[in-house]
Amino acid sequence: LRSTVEVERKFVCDAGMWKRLEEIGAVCIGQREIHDQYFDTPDFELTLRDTWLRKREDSWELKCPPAVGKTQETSGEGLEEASLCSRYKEITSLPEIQSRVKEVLKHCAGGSLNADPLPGPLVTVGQVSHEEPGGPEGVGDSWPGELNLRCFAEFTTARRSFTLQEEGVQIDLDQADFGYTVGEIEVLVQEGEEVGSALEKIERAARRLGLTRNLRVEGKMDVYLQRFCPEHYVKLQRAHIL
Ligand code: V4E
Repeated sequence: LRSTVEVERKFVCDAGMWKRLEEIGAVCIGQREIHDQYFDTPDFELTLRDTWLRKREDSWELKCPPAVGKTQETSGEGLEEASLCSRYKEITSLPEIQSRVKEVLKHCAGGSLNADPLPGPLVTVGQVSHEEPGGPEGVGDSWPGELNLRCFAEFTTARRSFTLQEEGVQIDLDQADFGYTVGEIEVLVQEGEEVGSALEKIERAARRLGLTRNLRVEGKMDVYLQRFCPEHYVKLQRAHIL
């Protein structure tokens, strides 16, 4: 089963952005509030491996570096854009998330998780699940605690989404409740597919929006961690993750 890879460029969302979106024919496709809770071990073993586990509303999601391959190749034209864009594999299947998280923790020096399979409610794909208090196995919310994971960041974002339909490009304007606003241009590709054309689409959209080039813009998590978990932020910077 191939996963989706999100190729994304963040940008500063200034007061003129609405007007520019309108001018380039972007269509508003919705507005919603998103509640995110991010989880990690007390030693931040996941995020220090660039693995981001979150509960968005009632669904679990994992973002992690894509497998090495075409997703990381850059076409000649996309090279400059490539340095401004992040690429993350997005996993939304809970059994797959759990097995990936266990895999990452198994390789940690701190050994939050030893190599033995965990007893308890983690299930694998296709296994028949047995009901237990709080719902089917692996679906209830006891599994993060069993892997020594706890919530380290929690915030709500008001998001307005736009599309440039002809290009398969989505533009999100995010306003986080801790007082930070940021824009994102994103294109989804299948894992293993060439990202060159996604980078070109992003570059084209950025140019049409009049964005200054070569500017790395902080994401919501950068700002959240700087403010609320500064020690962890420094570690992530030293590890070149943020
Ligand atoms: C911090 C981080 C990740 C967590 C999610 O970050 P982000 O994509 O900014 O959140 P959001 O709410 O826009 O998610 P979406 O709705 O688009 O799925 S995943 C990777 N990182 C690290 C990271 C990085 N190294 N560089 C950049 C530019 N962004 C994030």
